[in-house]
Amino acid sequence: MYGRDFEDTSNVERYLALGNMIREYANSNWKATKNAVKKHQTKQLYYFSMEFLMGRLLTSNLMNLGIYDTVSQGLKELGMDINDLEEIESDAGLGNGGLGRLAACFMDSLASLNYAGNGNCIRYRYGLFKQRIENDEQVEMPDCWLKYGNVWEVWKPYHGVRVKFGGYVDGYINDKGKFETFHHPDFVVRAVPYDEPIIGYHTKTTNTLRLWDAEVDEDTAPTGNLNEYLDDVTALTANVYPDDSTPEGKELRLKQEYFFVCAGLSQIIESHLQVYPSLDNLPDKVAIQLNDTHPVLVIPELMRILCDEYDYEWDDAWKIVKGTVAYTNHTVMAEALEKWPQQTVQKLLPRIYMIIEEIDRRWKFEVDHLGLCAIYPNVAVLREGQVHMANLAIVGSHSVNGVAKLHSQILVDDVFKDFATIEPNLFNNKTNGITHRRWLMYCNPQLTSLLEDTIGDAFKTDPEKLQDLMPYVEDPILQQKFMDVKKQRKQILADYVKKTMNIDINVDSIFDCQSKRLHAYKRQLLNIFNVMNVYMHMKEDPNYRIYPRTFFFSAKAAPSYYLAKEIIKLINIVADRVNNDPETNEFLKVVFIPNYSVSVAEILIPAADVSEQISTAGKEASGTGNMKYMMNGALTLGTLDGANVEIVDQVGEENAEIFGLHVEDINHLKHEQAYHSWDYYRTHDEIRRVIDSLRNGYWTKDPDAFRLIYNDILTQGDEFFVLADFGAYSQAQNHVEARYRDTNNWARTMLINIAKSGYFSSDRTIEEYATQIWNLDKVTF
Ligand code: B1N
Repeated sequence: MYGRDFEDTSNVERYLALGNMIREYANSNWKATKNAVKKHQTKQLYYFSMEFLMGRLLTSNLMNLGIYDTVSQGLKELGMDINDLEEIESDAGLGNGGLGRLAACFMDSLASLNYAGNGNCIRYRYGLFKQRIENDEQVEMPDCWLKYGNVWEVWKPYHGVRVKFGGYVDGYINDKGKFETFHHPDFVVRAVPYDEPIIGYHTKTTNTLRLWDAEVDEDTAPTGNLNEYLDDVTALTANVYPDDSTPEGKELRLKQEYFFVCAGLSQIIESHLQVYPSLDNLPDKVAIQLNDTHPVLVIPELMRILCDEYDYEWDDAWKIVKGTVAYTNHTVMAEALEKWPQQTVQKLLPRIYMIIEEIDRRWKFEVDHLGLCAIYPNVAVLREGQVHMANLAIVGSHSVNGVAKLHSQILVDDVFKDFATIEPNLFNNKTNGITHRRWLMYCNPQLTSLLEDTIGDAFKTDPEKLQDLMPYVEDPILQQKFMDVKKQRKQILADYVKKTMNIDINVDSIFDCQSKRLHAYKRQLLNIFNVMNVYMHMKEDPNYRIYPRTFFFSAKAAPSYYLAKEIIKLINIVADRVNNDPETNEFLKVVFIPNYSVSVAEILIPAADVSEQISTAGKEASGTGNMKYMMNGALTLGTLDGANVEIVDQVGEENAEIFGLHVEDINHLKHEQAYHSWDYYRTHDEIRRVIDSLRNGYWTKDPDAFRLIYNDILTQGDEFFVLADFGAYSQAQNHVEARYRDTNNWARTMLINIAKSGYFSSDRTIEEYATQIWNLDKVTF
């Protein structure tokens, strides 16, 4: 590749050469899959998602191909360590958090289960920002993940597609007497695909992740203002919007949404028509899944294609759209449901807007006929000057699903209640999952090999077989071996922390981890308040000492989310103090690991003893970190929220540590306006001591340093019930400590968690989607 001797090449060049070899090696299966799908007319899924958090792919690809050991041995013979090459790869961080990582896990499962499932997304030039901590605060740095190129992608410039924005639409009656429109756009870009092979585990099936980049369209580029045009094209695919669980109402975001929808659909239509004579059978051969509402413009865009380009009548087109599209909801937070000003949509996408108006008009007509016009406000697509994207998604889909049992129930009972009354069968649940390949086999080879020795390797292709571990969980020898493995993993994390942060940690302490986006509802505050309380208690009373514990936090905050950033600052300031206090630091340490990402998670999660899943009940749609921790043996310390509920269903109440208010309690308190955080502050000495310490100079001289937190909890009424749950949480923490002191029982609990985690493999989730929503058959060769 580089016209030089092997000895003279750098590690980067070696990594790139290896990556290219692997991709080429995967090519024959990639080709075979495409041919097989065509030949057998297999139905295909397209997963439309603004985010794919793929992480690194070298190890995963080598292992899925079954050549990891061969390659590793070959490199060794050349005097190289495969680990050094693995480290060179940048994470593909094209996403924020759970939603983006879910899409990546789904891609792995689809291929591994022999389903023809493709991803469709944007090729962001920069991934989600990299986080650094400077003076205890988050600093955002660009993530130049393409610095050395991307060995997995294949550029397909000849598959470029035009995407049109702005301008105006002409309407006229054509010579057949039919109404037609013509769009005169004022901005046109060329969407160009980059394809990555998605390699299944020990199978031939190799799917495609298609990432679209925006390029200049030389035929339509404006003659004046050339620089402005170039800037607009460049901006379109530059960045991932950094807001997790809340939408960003910026026009550029809407442009991104239409961009990859329009390009993706155009390719689907083109390849469909290469095999079939018309689009009539689209729902039989194509399933489109919308990962939240971000790609919901699929619905009006597909209507546009069918009606404007292929002359379908509205009703026939609508049947095809509804038969093809399904929608997954990922959040119930009211402020998080995507809405766009009608004017913005109309200006940016004039033809699409006309179609949305027509969808809305016909839908209201239907609701009217059911005698239900009273529910308009809750089900309208257009209302009060806004386009309600979730309502558009529901109206245009044949399936709406939530991502955990509790979440799906809340959708039906509350968030989308009126839709559910009209069409109850539309709604269903698909509890999230994680790929056990990456999150167990590849990130934790030590545990994997212990499992192999104990129960064989059936669990690799059938994760439910992890249950075979159950007969052994009482075995003290296995328990000891497991604790040894856990300790090895704790050492690996400790080494990483020493190397990157120069903090010494005790691998015999309890590793207590909370890693996820920073958000008020996830309540990192509850965790750090407890740490502050424990520390202050130890300082006050030299006889009070806890079992040694290290609290790990890892979390990015959206750059404009000031409260979240202040919480990061609080955690880091508390960490500085307690880690350097010789009176207490053999008992208590706090580590904030910067730049939470797939690669950091792969080091952190296998080392965890305790998994903190402490969101306010009813707020976390599912969570998926909870499943990764469980699969690596950690005990869930959590509220009855999201998928925690199902984790408890699997392991039993006695093998988790559950605390806090239930959804019903929260609803009741809200409904009766019966919660007053101030009362907890007044009557609870420990709470008061913690809250006062935010302002009285205990942690920092600046009395304003934690003003947002203080106000959020006391003045603004503590929306997420932190003080209400504090007592129960701190008690639960004490109970965790007591449990840990009983080593055998602790090991047994961890083994049970592993044994019961198979249910949370995304293989189970994908099988459910494939059979219950997509109606897919497996690829045959
Ligand atoms: O999706 C995950 C769930 O496990 C989490 O509970 C949920 O919080 C997460 C706007 C989101 N919901 N909504 C988003 C992401 C980006 C964005 O711009 C919203 N992410 C979730 C997987 O189901």
